[in-house]
Amino acid sequence: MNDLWIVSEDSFDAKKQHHKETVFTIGNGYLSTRGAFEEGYPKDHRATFVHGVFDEAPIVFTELANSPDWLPLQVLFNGERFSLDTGTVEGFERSLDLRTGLLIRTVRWSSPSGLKATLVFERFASQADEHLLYVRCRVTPEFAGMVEFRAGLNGNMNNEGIVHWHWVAQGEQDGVQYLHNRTRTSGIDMASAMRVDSFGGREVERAVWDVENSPTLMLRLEAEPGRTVGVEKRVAVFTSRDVAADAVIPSAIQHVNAGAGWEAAFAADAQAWAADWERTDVVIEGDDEAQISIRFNLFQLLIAAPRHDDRVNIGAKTLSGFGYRGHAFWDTEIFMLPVFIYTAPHIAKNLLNYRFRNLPGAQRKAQGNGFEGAQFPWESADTGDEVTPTWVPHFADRTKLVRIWTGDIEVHISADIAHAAYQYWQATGDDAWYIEKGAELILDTAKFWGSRAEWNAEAKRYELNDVIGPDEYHEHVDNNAYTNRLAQWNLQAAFDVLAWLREHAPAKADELIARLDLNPDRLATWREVIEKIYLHIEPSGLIEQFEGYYQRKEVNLAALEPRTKSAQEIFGIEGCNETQILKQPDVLMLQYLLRDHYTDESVRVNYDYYMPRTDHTYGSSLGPSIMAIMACDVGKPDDAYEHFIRAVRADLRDVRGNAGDGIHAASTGGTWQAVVFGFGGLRITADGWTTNPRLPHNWKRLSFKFFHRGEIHTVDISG
Ligand code: IFM
Repeated sequence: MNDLWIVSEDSFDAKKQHHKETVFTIGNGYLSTRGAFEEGYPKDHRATFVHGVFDEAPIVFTELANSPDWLPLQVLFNGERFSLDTGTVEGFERSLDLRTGLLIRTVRWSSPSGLKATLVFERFASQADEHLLYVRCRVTPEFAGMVEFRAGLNGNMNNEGIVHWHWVAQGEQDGVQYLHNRTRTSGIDMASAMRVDSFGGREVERAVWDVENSPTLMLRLEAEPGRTVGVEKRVAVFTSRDVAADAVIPSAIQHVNAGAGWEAAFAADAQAWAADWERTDVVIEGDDEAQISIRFNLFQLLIAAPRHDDRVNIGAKTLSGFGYRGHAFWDTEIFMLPVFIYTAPHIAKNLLNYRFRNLPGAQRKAQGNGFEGAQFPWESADTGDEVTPTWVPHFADRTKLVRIWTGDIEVHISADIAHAAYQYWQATGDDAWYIEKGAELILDTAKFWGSRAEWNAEAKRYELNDVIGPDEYHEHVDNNAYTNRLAQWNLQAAFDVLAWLREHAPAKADELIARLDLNPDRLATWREVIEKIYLHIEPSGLIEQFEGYYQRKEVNLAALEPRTKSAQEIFGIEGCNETQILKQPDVLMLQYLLRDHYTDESVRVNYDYYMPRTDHTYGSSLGPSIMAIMACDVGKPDDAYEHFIRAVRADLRDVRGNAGDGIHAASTGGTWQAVVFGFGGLRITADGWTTNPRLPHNWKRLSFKFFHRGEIHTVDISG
């Protein structure tokens, strides 16, 4: 029987190298390291990203800097260097244990001259102590002679050609090699300190090679056939975001020396993971693929989740790749945050605090655009200012540039954040946080909507014109239903907040009213906008996605199957804009978020209409999990299953061919929501919670836990 906690492969395929580097990413909420190999290859995309370590970059403003590499570990047999592209690979296996985050690679290799050995590489990023990283290599030779290990730290890293690091210093102290680097523009200091211990054989030589920016420790051990020898390399990482700049080196050295050896450290790591899984695991019986995939998706989310830092967000590609440069989107609040709200509220709070801390950036953006309040950036990094690139190379022809409008007009993110703040408060009952931070998030975003809405005197209605909704195949649309309705919700929530504050925290209400200038005229405008914002709903309950949507060309997507390209690649950016094809469900997303405001019949009507118009496989990776939830809602669990399986495979099977750029973070969160709110039918209301299970026919059992108002509940459903 398969171990449903292990993601594995039994051969190495160089064509899938980057995809697999993403899949085999490990991390601990402080940093993540892609699954590139210890020995290094010219075409690998090796990378370690540390939360919050941004540095300026052309076009994209800023990006997470690919940090000095802690992995390097070369192995030589009597002077012949182990490498997958020389000699003969006689066996290869790689597995990631999702229970503990341990990545193991076993290779049976014969050198070009015929020296044979089995090498086992293992690594983990400690959950118990997020500054510590471990890599171990065990070699069982079938020859006599020498096994040499070269363990290093490498500061010569770049982001696909962009260099972010200066070398500052390196040296040896207390038996530890250290390296000190600094980011070029943001001036963040990082120290890595390495300690290497050998085992299993006599050390005949140990030397430090003080190569600039790449300190290396060389160890030579006697080899005998059948006797396992090896090294344990332990690395500590500190940045000036953690301690003062002049303390990064002493902290790293002290930490690496105080850190436990492999066995004890791994036991502590496993214990920390066990506590995480105790809250987060989802059990699915009857469907091994769904079981292991949901665990994989949750694992990827958990290794990116900041446990101890509320100055950072989770990027759209987690910390697992160069895609989107570490920038965070609405993906966090709408797709990932619910997982944390219900399984790890402390992490949800950290993520929301990041938005609260970045209110000044959102205010600058609103002001810069001539509005008031907080307009959150579509892409956000360290300062909370907008970092969406304005132009990027065209996907089909990289010599041409495409104007990216999302940073200018995909405004719904401000309401998404307000909605998330409200959800957190409702689910946790964390009144102190709501008073101190959540209320302001809702009020200041409402202030933005009040100023953004335009009065159309002729039609006698408020409008939000020239926007992009969640469906990004349609740009520059007027009155996108999702945006208008969530803005309306945001404004109404602001009145509810004020009423609640007046009752429970009157001093805070007064303070916010004064500071945010919530004067009677402004509140009167808000009331007007709530009442008169344009929403086009047919008598049947069908919601027009945006004004004029029905006039766009209808395309029979089913007739284009089987296809291997997105609708946008087939029809072009402009061409697709003219059709009714959706990149992701827009109206259905709205109904999902504000489910209590819609009848079952209205959900069914919109599902039937928009489902066939959506580019499920090659459109946005954010879509399938929401489709799955809505398919469950309309009583179609087997259709839901198709969408769900598409979502959970996004990275494991590289459905869109871009998993090499990093994990589709929103999709990972969406898969949990599909299981819990879709198949499990969990509904949280003001009076408590209920479930309405709709399991796919092959599921025999579904079980999960969730927190509600400080208590943990277990749902266990039999199929
Ligand atoms: O936020 C998403 C957006 O909805 C679709 N394009 C990719 C972004 C980042 O994942």
